[in-house]
Amino acid sequence: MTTVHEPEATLVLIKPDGVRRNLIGEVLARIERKGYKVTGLKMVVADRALLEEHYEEHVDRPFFGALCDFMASGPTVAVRVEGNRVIEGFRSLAGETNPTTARPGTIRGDFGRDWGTAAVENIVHGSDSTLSAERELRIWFGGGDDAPESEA
Ligand code: D4T
Repeated sequence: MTTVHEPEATLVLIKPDGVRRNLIGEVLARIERKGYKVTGLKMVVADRALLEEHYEEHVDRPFFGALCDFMASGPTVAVRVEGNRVIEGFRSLAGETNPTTARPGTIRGDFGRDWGTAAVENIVHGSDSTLSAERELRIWFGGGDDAPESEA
């Protein structure tokens, strides 16, 4: 059979609010039930340098400091996920950024809400393009010999 889309990889983060609320299994189950492959997994407490690199496009935004404080407030689970069109597919599973209006049925719509905090707490992150995915996977997993294997 001719395949139209090459398999690709994305970075998913289960943010500190998702970990605190015991949603690691729920998020991974949704990824796996959709048919995507988890090919890398680690839990880290992100330091400021890593977060500044990850969120460099937001460095001048008013919420940047609060966002970094929130993201450093506890462990994050970083997940490498593979599949055809997985970047777009995971963002569809996640739902829109604002958890108040994210559609029911999405991760953010089902589990997220506004808690009155300075930074939006929305359970997960997913890369938004192939370029971002490559950059973010390098930041969280490194690009050397310890980088996860590709799906066979
Ligand atoms: P991520 O990058 O976490 O998947 O989120 P999105 O791609 O859906 O949204 P984004 O880049 O616009 O925002 C990145 C990150 O910043 C938080 N945020 C965003 C915030 O705390 N206050 C805000 O006003 C906005 C717009 C939430 C996600």
